Amino acid sequence: MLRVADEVAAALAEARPVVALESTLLAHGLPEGRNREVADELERAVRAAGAVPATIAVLDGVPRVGLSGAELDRVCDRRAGLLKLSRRDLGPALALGRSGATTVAGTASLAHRAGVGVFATGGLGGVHRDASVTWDVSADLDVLADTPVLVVCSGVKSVLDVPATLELLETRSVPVLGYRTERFPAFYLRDSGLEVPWRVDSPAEAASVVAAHRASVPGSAGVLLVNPVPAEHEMDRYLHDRLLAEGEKALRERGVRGKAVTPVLLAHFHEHSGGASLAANVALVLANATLAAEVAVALAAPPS
Ligand code: PSU
Ligand code: MN
Repeated sequence: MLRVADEVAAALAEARPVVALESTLLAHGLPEGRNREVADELERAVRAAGAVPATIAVLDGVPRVGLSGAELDRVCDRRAGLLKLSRRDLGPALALGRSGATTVAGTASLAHRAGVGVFATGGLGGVHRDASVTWDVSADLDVLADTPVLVVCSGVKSVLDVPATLELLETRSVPVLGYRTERFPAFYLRDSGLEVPWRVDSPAEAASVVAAHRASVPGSAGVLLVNPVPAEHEMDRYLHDRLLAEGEKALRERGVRGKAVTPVLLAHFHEHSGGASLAANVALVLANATLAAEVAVALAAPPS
């Protein structure tokens, strides 16, 4: 079962542009209070660019594509205790009637089931630095490799092994497009130090790559469009590197592992950066929502 909001269903039926939005960044990534405001700001950004927003979560065992204000309240309320649901968690959560926010992996697979092909988020999960020992590689990468959605994000956080993440995306045949950049971004920072294989300079170019990829590569699936944090909101590199080192130390000392790593690290940044990491995080997700909507509009336009 899948509950698609009326507005989203109407847009899909008429082939109008729709953008899926991820809920884990709201429930587990942003501080309480601000997360609820950002939920509205993201939907407004998508609308302003001419598309219909569809925030995705699972509530009481029912996957929802498009949430009401009251449902967004619940997703953003820490006391509601929403789980973090990756793709493998969907079956258990549905069968057992649980509620959870969906990761990139969970959101992309529900978006695709609903017929939504464009999706905006903040950061993608990836290969962790100690993955050769822990095997901690986000399911986000596998889902991108076999789900035909365009994911618009600001790269991956530098807590991950960025070169290994890019290698795995290559192995799994996921095209990576830099938006007006040759550099793969690192979430809070505009440049991870690594290159992207392809650059596009307009939403129309991104849309034509998505269409060509789907048409020309048999069994082709996801495409990754990376959009660096707006320059005026990029974090200071020294503050960033210091908080990253401290955050990693805290993770080790507290024995944080698995799916708790990202939320704990994000909270560490938000508590110790004097607002800089939150400003960067909000600015980049809003920019990604706008860009995703622009690409969705270009994809929905009849070929000229
Ligand atoms: N990166 C961020 N912020 C986030 C996430 C990633 O900068 O909130 C979330 C996304 O929902 C992503 C998930 O899909 O973390 C990846 O988690 P894991 O590494 O446990 O697969
Ligand atoms: Mn993981």
